[in-house]
Amino acid sequence: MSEIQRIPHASHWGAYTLLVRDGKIVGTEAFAGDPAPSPIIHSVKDWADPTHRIKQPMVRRSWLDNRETSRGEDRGREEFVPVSWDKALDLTASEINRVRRDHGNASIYAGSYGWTSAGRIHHAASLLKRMMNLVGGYTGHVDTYSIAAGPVILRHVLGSDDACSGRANTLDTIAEHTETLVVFGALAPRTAQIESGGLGRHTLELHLKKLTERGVKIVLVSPLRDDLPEWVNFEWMPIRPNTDAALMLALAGEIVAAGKHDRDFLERCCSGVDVLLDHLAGKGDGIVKNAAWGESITGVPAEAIRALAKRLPDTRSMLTVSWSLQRAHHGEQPFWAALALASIAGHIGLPGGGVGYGYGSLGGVGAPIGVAKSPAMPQGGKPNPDFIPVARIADLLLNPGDTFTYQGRSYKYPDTKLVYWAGGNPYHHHQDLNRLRRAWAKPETIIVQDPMWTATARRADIVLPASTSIERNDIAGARRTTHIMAMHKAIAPVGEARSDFDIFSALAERLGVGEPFTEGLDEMAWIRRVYNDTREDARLRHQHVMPDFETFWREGIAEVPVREDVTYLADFRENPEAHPLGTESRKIVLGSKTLAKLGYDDCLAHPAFIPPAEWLGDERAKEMLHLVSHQPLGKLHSQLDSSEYSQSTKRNGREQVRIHPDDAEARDIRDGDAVRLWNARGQCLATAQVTDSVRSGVAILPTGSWYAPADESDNALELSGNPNVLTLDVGTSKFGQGCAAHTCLVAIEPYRELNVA
Ligand SMILES: Nc1nc2c(c(=O)[nH]1)N[C@H]1C(S)=C(S)[C@@H](COP(=O)(O)OP(=O)(O)OC[C@H]3O[C@@H](n4cnc5c(=O)[nH]c(N)nc54)[C@H](O)[C@@H]3O)O[C@H]1N2
Ligand SMILES: Nc1nc2c(c(=O)[nH]1)N[C@H]1C(S)=C(S)[C@@H](COP(=O)(O)OP(=O)(O)OC[C@H]3O[C@@H](n4cnc5c(=O)[nH]c(N)nc54)[C@H](O)[C@@H]3O)O[C@H]1N2
Ligand SMILES: [Mo]
Repeated sequence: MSEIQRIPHASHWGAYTLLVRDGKIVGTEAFAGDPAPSPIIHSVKDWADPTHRIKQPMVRRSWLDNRETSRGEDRGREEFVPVSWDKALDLTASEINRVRRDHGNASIYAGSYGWTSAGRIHHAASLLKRMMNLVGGYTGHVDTYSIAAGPVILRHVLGSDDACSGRANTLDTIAEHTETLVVFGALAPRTAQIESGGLGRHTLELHLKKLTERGVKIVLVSPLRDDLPEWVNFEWMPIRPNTDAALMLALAGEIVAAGKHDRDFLERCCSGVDVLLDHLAGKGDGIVKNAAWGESITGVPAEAIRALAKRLPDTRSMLTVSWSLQRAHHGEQPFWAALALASIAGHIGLPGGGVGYGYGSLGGVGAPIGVAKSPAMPQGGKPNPDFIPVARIADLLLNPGDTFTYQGRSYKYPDTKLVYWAGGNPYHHHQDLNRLRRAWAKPETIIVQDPMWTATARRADIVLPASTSIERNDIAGARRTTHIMAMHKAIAPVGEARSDFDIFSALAERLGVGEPFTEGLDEMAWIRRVYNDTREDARLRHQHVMPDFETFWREGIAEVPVREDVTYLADFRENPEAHPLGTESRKIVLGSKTLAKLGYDDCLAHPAFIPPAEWLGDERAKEMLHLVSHQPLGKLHSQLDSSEYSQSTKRNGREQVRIHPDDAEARDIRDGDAVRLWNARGQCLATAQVTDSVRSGVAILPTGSWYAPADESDNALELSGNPNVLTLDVGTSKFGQGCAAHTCLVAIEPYRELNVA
């Protein structure tokens, strides 16, 4: 037997070494410098398993015969014909050229949202955009499914979205200085496993340990007790989903009523304070925002609200708000209301004080902040302006020519003829998948480039098999990690799969832009270039010495310069005139003139609780539960769903839905039962997990199970437990237009066919 080779590699869930013998992965070792490696590293070997891989280029039968006149409704219903790479690339290039010529570049949707691999050179969406930018552009997207409503409102009221992209207080300062920590959402190792572009060290638990050791008072505001590890000492406030803005305003109202608000901070650092104070006092709507009102909306006892309101101004208090809160109808509000509450408590800009967003949502948020240039494949300038808010994809396809609003301006949806998706899975990420299916029938041509036969690939016209990261060389790293990581090729490509860089280079060649696309560089030359760009920047701007490329490539990992011990807005607090914010008032906006002028009913001139389209205060909620479809423990989104670790989180081959014992009893559901969840949009199966760790009235069903409808009819029963057949596909508001996945009511019942006792 030949020797074991040690291959450095990395993914969004961390750095590791693959042990390879005779071209096969026989083991995986975590990076020794990582204090809490993610178990998902052990799933990576399954990329080599051909079961779910696309082995050669494929074209849908009737599209091959009839091209753009074939019936879009037949996508997913029809067989594929294998073709050669040359044929597939010729067809793809000629489609791009046909649509550009006959309809214009805006008729090509190449926003191509998705996480793809952590490798920055083969980053599929960046390469697609780089190519399209060289031939006149495309319709793209703004913001992400992760965060959209949040950054939109923060850019308006705080002048930047730094506070929700990992540039607020670092967790080390919170662990050291905070006295009262209120966690809205989660600080969960489950989600902190992941960081976009990879991460060297998982440190959330170290900080939680320190907070626990220091005896910090932690309050968890969430429908799920497991959103903090059980060993953390905390008080749980089980809240009704999507009502956090009401809790925040009730806390603010109590603080103001007690005269404890920080008048000095409000006056020096905020604008529109009177508008907010009037709202708290009930001037407009006759409702005083106090603890009793808070209880009536949120279900959190008034007594608990009052007790917390006493602590917030008197102790060094910090609010952390998970991204999940803004992935909901009116998701702008909890982000803004948290800023208002923190301004009223008055600790913004002091060590361990204030507010920040997304801690724990990704492993790098709150970690030391990378300050050198991140490795990235340059996309080039986009020559045309057309875009959509990322989660409006079904609207785009269904309603060409319609007007939409975003950040206070109006735009039109282009008429999409061609969709090119590389490295994303809309049949994982989008809401209301039955609606997406109707939209997906509209374009003339759909091209999907992915290693796997995902539900999206199965519903394409041209399918291009990409290799996975272990089949090629690449480089990982981003701003929220302390390291830059080498991703060495570990195995030969599966089937005829080609790397994303090779596929797009070949297409660029056919489109007449081969040379500007590659700049004459191959894979290794690009890796070397982006590494050296980071290295040069680290040296010049930060006097930080990184190893030369050969050393880095051999060792597999290198540290980048970072900033630790960051207190966000310290300068601004000290001297707001000298450090103005990029807002309408150059201060924190608590009452907005711009929004007052816009006059929207779903994003008012001040932070407010605006009832979402579906919630537990709804008449229908007497029968239904509020569904929260959070991120899956055992994998990243839909990736590696079939791996052992992901499967171990399921029962009877289906995703588990957590429900409270009272809700189970009322419906005659026992732990382990197969259940059916449904609403007017769709239906799916899941296995019931009956637990008091979830608030009554709430169901938690993780995302990521591969979409598996029983057949291709409308509203078919989905068999794997994919919550997106149930979720609501509306924008968060006319202002932010973000994804509102966490706003959803569902009915649930035992599925007797599968529960023979
Ligand atoms: N209900 C509900 N829905 C949600 C959410 C929620 O909270 N609730 N969360 C949302 C969020 S935050 C996000 S970010 C999205 C995530 O949505 P996506 O990013 O679309 O999900 P992934 O499953 O990561 O899709 C990545 C795809 O890239 C492919 N891929 C992997 N490596 C490569 C490669 O090297 N090359 C190519 N070409 N392809 C590759 C994978 O096989 C996979 O199909 O989901 C959103 N959807
Ligand atoms: N293992 C794993 N980790 C991941 C991912 C993954 O797919 N798998 N995806 C990554 C990505 S792309 C992203 S964007 C992040 C997302 O990070 P988050 O948005 O933070 O993650 P979620 O799991 O959607 O939500 C966290 C918790 O918020 C709580 N919650 C939901 N709605 C509400 C509400 O209205 N009020 C309150 N107070 N709490 C609420 C839920 O109980 C949930 O468990 O996760 C990242 N981490
Ligand atoms: Mo995300």
